[in-house]
Amino acid sequence: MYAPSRKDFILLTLSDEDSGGYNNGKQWRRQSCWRKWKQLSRLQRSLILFFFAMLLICGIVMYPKVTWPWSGRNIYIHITVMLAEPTYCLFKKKKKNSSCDSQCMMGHFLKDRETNVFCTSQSPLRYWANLQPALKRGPAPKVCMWSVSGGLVDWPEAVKEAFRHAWKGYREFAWGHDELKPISKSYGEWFGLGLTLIDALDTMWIMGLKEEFEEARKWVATELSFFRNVDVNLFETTIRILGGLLSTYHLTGDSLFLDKAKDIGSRLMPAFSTPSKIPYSDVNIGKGVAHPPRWTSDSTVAEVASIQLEFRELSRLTQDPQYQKAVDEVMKIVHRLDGKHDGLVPLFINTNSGQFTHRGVFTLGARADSYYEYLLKQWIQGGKKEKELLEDYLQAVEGVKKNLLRKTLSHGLTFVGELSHGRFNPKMDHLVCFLPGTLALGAYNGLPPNHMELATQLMETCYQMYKQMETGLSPEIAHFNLQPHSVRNVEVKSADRHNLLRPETVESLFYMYRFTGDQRYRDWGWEIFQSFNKHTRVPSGGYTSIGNVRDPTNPSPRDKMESFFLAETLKYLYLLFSDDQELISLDKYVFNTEAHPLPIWPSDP
Ligand code: DMJ
Repeated sequence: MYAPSRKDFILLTLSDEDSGGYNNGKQWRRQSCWRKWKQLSRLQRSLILFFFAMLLICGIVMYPKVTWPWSGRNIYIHITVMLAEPTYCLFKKKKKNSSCDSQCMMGHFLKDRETNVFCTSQSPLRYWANLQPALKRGPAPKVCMWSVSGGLVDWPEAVKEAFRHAWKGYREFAWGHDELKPISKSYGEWFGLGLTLIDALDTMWIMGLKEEFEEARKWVATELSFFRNVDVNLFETTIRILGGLLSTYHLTGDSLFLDKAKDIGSRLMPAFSTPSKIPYSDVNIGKGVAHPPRWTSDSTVAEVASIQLEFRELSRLTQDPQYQKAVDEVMKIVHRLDGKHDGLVPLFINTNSGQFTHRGVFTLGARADSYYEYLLKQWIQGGKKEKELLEDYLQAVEGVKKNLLRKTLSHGLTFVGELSHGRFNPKMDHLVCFLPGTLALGAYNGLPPNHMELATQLMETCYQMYKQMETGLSPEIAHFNLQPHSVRNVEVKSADRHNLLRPETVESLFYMYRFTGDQRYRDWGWEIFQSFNKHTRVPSGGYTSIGNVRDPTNPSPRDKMESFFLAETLKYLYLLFSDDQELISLDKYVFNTEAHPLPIWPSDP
């Protein structure tokens, strides 16, 4: 509700100059002023002139500060320019000691009601006038009024608020359970280990949410027990629980988290007792028995090859080599295997034979994605010494370029498709959007600069996967149109229209911004964040996965908040917007595939 506006009145008295009453005529006033001025001494006149000259100089100097009273502070100002049609929004963002222009980019012409990001060191009105020529592409808008409407919008603070909102739902309706079901105000259980709570610990710490963190820590100390007769998935438990506990231990120095990490790490070890040493997918952490899924003796390549960062770190901390030995063995086996295609791996590996199965399908998406990510990240974690990891990574990037990379003819969007028994399929999972960030991380660590060029192109594509959808949210899988004159680049099949609040695109935006400082990546992240808020936020607390990113009026909420929304999506958004580059410095930490930062090992003296 808005309060009715206050009415101000100005009283005007109208009089006739010839009426003979009090003579306040303009000419009379001018003559009298001039006479008074002449009566002053030369010194008095000089002093007055000097005073006005100073006033003018101060006015010029102070003008920008008066028009932008907030300048010099690291805040975001949201100014809405209301037009007859469409609507534009201006944002001003300015960092201490930096010129606004170098920080910001020109906004784009937008459709009605969309939010845009502009930046200016000028007053909004002047900026608006200067902007006009840039808007020629669209219908000439008619300015009705402009107003400061949003007050201060602090982007990191907005993400923190989103976290608090998500946490409120979890705390109220799912406390100690795996996942919140925000619509039905209940919870879902996967392993029954408080998955969301553990996955979110380090995010709370990074965001400085002390109260929330302390309450969660208390639950870990008093309620969390891994002595349970329950089957857990080795990969998911490693990246979310082991990874989450290890990173929280590093950030806080609190030994509670290391003790818990040791406990779960050792309970997962039976998974490696297989004929081939390729681990089974499932372990009963109470009974200490592992097994493959009921229908196959295969494990997924991404799953067996992206548990290494966590187990290697556990060995380093505990001085017990068994964990590292087990996971290094997996990497050695995969390194030697036949069946790769230019460094690209098939999706399954047999736990008895230790060979790839279901050969001939190659993707950077589901079942293979984090294998590639962990080649690079293990190499970084270990101080860039393990040559086989680097070799495999470099070969795989070349394999991607040679076999999976294409450009849409109509808009020139570069994407990573799939290869199935020699046939190219222009299909790209949202999961593949980890790749721009990983490529950028490699380039930052001394790998070829063309990796960064590719990262830049793929980043644009991942953003377009959001931008081209009616909700502003990406589908789970996109199909790229390769026809020369297609209007739409990104197409979606009806089975792929869902969005699970996944992190990969904002993860890559975080890396791209850290390495380039290009404001565009923050702006894209902000747009995506706003779309999450608009279409997935549940008023009573929490955020929900949705079933249809093409229908903004009914996105079909799915009633599930995945734990990675708190562990990854909101953490990467927060870090993307934070101006503190030292907050989880990429020279000191490497993020596991669930966004839990683990330290890069110090090099030997
Ligand atoms: C997360 O659990 C991890 O990022 C994993 O590597 C891939 N899937 C989800 C997020 O999408």
